[in-house]
Amino acid sequence: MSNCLGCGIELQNLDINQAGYVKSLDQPFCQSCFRLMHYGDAKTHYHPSELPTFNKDALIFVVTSVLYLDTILTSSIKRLNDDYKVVFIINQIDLLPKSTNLNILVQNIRRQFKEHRVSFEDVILMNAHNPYDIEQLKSYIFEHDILDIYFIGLQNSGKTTIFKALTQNKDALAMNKAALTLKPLKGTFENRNIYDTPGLYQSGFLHEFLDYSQYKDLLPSKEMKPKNGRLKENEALIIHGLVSVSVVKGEILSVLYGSEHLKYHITQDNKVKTQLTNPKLFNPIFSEFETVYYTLKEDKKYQITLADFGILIVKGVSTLKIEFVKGLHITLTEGFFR
Ligand SMILES: Nc1nc2c(ncn2[C@@H]2O[C@H](COP(=O)(O)OP(=O)(O)OP(=O)(O)O)[C@@H](O)[C@H]2O)c(=O)[nH]1
Ligand SMILES: [Mg+2]
Repeated sequence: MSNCLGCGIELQNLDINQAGYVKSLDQPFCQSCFRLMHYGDAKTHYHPSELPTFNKDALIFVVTSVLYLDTILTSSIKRLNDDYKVVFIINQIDLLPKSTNLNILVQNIRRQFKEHRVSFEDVILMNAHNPYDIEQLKSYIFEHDILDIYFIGLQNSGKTTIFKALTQNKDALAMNKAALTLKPLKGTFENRNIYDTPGLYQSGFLHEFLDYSQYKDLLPSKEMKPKNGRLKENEALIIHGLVSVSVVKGEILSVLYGSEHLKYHITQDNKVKTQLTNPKLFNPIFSEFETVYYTLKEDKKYQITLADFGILIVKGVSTLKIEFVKGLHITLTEGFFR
């Protein structure tokens, strides 16, 4: 039995609705990967299973996008460290504005990791597309005399991109289709075994609510330009028909980071409901929303993480009402950057 070179799944020619389908078993890529490569479309979303099992004494790189640092604070990944050497890679730092102070970012990450008892050996910031950062990572690996090296982390964090750069693999697919890698891929670098693994599933990310054709442009892929705003009492910021942030009490300064395709506008709180469900404003529109209230007690920067598509920095003593599509992953943490 052979495996798809793009996603690693076993190829099969029995069921077109299951992962790994090919018309003929001598094809190198499954039909989904072939379509994604050549037509840029993806109709299916398979969730890979749980964490792979790791060989003893492995070095595990947990790859996280700067977009969803909040997920590390709650994830089961934070308990891995007892048996393995765990190093956090904070990837996609090129998405942050050039003016971002990376030293402060690292300090904040280390501090919040400590507070939330995330155990880690190191934190590495990188842009997987930057050859210099890949060289730095190679040196880091070189310094450690460890045979088995794994890349794990949430879907779309850049594991396969890094794996390909280290192992010279040309066939594995690294694109912003969530849950692309379906089975571990193995390669070598300087006598080490390098394993790329399927992305861990985080509920409430965009692929749960939108088709690939709708969400691919909403996932930031280049430097995000900050959108500054000020919200007074009873005003609300509506973000792409997915989320609204209303100020119930107080006043805030806000900075929105997201893809250039992300639509947003300020309105009155009492208009939020009708606007969120207005098909002339947003497509698609959603029928079910949930609401949370946050009280910002201190006049400092907080971060509202908008699933995998954006970050809203808010500052100002206030009470906020957040309405969002039911099930979307929305969290409030202290600010990681800026
Ligand atoms: N801007 C930017 N994009 C990146 C970076 N690393 C990866 N990407 C892009 O992010 C998307 C996802 O990358 P992958 O390497 O496929 O992510 P993955 O973690 O293997 O995803 P799964 O296999 O679904 O778990 C692709 O479009 C990559 O080109 C980075 O450092 N900066
Ligand atoms: Mg992958």
